[in-house]
Amino acid sequence: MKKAWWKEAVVYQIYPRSFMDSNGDGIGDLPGIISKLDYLKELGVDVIWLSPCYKSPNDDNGYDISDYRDIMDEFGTLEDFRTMLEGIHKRGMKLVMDLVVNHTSDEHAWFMESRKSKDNPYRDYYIWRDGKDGKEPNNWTSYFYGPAWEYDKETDQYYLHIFSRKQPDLNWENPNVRYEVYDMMKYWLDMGCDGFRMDVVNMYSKVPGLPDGKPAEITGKEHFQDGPRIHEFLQEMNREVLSKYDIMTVGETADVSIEEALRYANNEGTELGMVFQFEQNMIDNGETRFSYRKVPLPELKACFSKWQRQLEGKAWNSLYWTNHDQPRTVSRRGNDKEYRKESQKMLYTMLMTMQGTPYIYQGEEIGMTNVYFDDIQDYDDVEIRNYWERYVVNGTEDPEKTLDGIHFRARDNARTPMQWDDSENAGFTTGKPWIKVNPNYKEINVKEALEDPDSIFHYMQDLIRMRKANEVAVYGDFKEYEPENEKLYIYERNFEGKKLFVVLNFTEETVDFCVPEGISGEGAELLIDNYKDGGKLENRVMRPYEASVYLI
Ligand code: ISL
Ligand code: CA
Repeated sequence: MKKAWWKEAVVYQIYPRSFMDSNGDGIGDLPGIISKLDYLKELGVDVIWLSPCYKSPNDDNGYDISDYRDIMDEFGTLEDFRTMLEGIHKRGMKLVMDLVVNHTSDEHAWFMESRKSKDNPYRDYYIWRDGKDGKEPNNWTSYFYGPAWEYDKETDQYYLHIFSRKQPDLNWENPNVRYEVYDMMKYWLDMGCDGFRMDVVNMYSKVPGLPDGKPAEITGKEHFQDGPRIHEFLQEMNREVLSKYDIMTVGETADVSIEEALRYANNEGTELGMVFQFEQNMIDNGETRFSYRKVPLPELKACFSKWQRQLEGKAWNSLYWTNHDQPRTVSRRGNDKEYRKESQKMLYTMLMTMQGTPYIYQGEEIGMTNVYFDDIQDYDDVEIRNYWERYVVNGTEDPEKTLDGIHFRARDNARTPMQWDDSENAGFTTGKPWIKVNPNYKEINVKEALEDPDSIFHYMQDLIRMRKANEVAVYGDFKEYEPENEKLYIYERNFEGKKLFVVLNFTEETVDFCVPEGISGEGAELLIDNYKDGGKLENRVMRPYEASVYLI
């Protein structure tokens, strides 16, 4: 196992729009981030991954970029960006940028040129096709619902957009596109940025001929995910850019299989450092996007354990519970009411004791919860709005059931403003926030967490310290016990003669734990426990959501 700084790092994701507003316009911004760098340093994270901060008309909150080399007006200026980067480096942390190059905004100069005429030099930067019998060129559908094609009457052709119609897909078959992207990447790396999180990186390559897909909620996936040239493209990007810098890279790879992940994140380093697997997100899918099921623990464990075992020695995992596209961890996998603190601490104990690089999404360190708005109008996300319009307003889906699904799964759950204190709007803004603050900010906020020695924040600090002090937590292999156990997750990690032994209670019940055969509690030291007084490694009782980590 090759060691690397980014394997030992703990990453913190910032969604700038919702992090900290410095000027009262209700939108988080870069000066806001700058004002909180000491806070992040205190938490103990090493790397900040910043969701897009580039110029954007914000159809999809910055994931629709109109200028890759400049900063979004609402967020500040390039000058602010440089100050922020310097502030991050000065504190010994690093900055990873979000690279969104499967698509641009339709307001990007390339697209504005491209749509002008069929012989425009930028025409081939995007994917334009004739209609078929007066309809779309194929049956692919967009992640944000409806056809993945938009008709443009200027030139009587359709352009492809796998996401919103304001996010036209770039044509990666065109080498000019690829080299423009590589140049842009160098621009940020030369400025001092420390890597990239690559948005939907496994969608760059589409199957030639763009054949019809088999009908599904998102039709065509099999033709635009892990497409035929994707590894060639990434190896080229690696040769041209990535390999020239000491950086961290992580690919967002929806639906990725283990076989594909082994290629994207291979240990030889010919493509990316790591990828985000999506199995853990899809595991509680219901029949529609906004329905869900409760997952029995053995299934959830099987998913994580499989990724642990099968990447071991061959590729590097990323470890995350949530991000700006997923609901809050404690609401989804724990108990966001009476055991909010215990369960959140337990869940992050798991993350910090597996092999891979852990990611903490903003607000997770204080156990922020889902938001549960009653009024659909309070949601802002283009995904929710399109879905509601299509399936509830103009369709047959039950509004109440859909709202319940939104309460459990929606992306906006992660996007309500960061809760800094118990003052109005949680200290996020002095103005009107772009999306409502979660009403529970009076109890759940950073100020409270910093004052409480038992807070999730302080436990998270301990977890990070524990991980840093014990290489086995980073590099150790993974062996699971009792995979069928419906209440406990039990596993060990081994590295250079040291063993980390982890017991996690995923329920609100008191559960008996028996030391597995072959494990001796003698000489085992309790490294960390979310109830503090976990006791010896022996047959014992695990309290609700208790997490105990031993070093043997
Ligand atoms: O969020 C999702 C539902 O769980 C996913 O379908 C998500 O849209 C998909 O993983 C792609 O996400 C990324 O690209 C999108 C952007 O909207 C997301 O915020 C981003 O993380 C388009 O750029
Ligand atoms: Ca602002």
